[in-house]
Amino acid sequence: MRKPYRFETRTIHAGQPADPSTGAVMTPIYQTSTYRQKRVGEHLGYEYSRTGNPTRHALEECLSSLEEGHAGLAFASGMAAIDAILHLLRPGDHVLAVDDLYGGTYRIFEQTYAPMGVSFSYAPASEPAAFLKHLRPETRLIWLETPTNPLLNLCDIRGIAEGARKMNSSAWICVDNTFATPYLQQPLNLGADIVLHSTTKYLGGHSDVVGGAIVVRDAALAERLAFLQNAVGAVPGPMDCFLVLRGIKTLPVRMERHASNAEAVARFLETHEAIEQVFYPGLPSHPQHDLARRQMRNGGGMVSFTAKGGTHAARRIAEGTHLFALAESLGGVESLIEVPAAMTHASTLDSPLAVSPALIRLSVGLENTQDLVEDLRQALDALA
Ligand code: P1T
Repeated sequence: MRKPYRFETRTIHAGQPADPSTGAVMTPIYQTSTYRQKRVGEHLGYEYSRTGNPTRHALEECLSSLEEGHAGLAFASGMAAIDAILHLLRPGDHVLAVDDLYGGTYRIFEQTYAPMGVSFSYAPASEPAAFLKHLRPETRLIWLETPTNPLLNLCDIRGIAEGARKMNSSAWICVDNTFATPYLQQPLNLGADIVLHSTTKYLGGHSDVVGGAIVVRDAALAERLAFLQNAVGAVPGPMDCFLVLRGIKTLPVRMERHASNAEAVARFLETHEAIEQVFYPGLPSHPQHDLARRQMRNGGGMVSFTAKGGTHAARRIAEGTHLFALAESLGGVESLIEVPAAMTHASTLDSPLAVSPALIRLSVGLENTQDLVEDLRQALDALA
C-alpha cells in the first residue's frame, strides 16, 4: 500500500489487509515454524519461518511503505540489522561514520568488524563538504545517525547524499533513523540508500519488544540483504512482529506528543540555574536548528543536557527523579533518564567517541507535561 494513502493511514493499514482466511482485522500472530506443502516445492509462498512468516511479512511491508522504499526486512534486534548491513562488506573496505553514535554500533564496528579487516573512520557530519573530505576510494559505506545518540547532532542527509554522488563515490549511504522515525524524516527520499531502525524504540513504542529493521530503495540490494537475513538467521518471532506492528499504528500521535513534551522539558531546563547546556534540535539554541526545521517534522522526543557540577551532579540527577526511570533504551510511552557514558555508551570509554560523563540523556515520554517538568525540577533543586 503506497500513495495515494498518506502516512497516518499507512501506519494503520500498510501490509495489513484483513486476514484472508477469517477476516480478522488485526494481523494474526502466525506462531508456526513451517508450512505444509501440496507437492514438493509447491506452497502458498511460505516454506519455513526463518525465510518468511506472514506476521513478519506484514511488518516488513508496513515499514517499507512508511520509509517509501522498495523493500523492508525485519530483524531480531537493531544490532542484528546493523550486522546484516556490515555483512555486505569485505576485508579492505572502509566505512566513514558520523562521530557520535550509539555505543553498540561503535562496539560492533571496532570489536567485531575491524578485527576482520574492515576499517572505520569518524568525522562530524553537520557540514557535508568537510565530512566528505574523509571519503576514500575504498569507502563502501557512509554511516549516519541523525539525530545522533546521545548528543542529538544532525547530519545533513541530502547534502551528504548529493555531495557523495558528485564525487562519484560508490559508497552506500545508510541512515540510522531510530531517533527520528519515518514520521519525522524519510532518509530514502533525501538520497540515502539504506535506512536502519531499532524497532525496540519509537516504532514498537511501549518498551515491550526488542527488534530491528532495514528498508532499502534498490531491488538488488534488497535481495542481497534478504539473502543475509535468511542465511544468518537473526529474525524476529511472530509475536515480536505483531507488537511492533501494533505500536506503529499510533506512531504519528505518539511522536507529536513526545516532541511537544520534549520541547517543554528542554525549554524548562534552559531556564534552570543548575543547568549548563541543553541539547535539543527543536530549540532555537541548537546549532543546527535550521537544518532540523528543513529535515525533520519536529524536534523528536530525546533531550540531552549537562548540569553545573559535572559528573557528580549528573549521577545525582539521574538517581534523583521519580517519574523518569533510570534505565537504558528510549522511545517508549514512559519517560527514562540515563547517564550515557556509564550506561548505553560505556563501550566508547577512552575512545575518540567517548561521551562526557557529565551528560544526561532523557527519553521524554507521554506523561503529563507538568508532572515531567516538576519531577526534573525537584531533582535539580535537590542539588543546591
Ligand atoms: O537495542 P537494539 O534494538 O539492538 O538497537 C541498537 C540501536 C541501534 N541504533 C540506535 C540509534 C540505538 O539507539 C540502538 C539502541 N540504543 C539503546 C539501547 C539506547 O539506550 O541508546
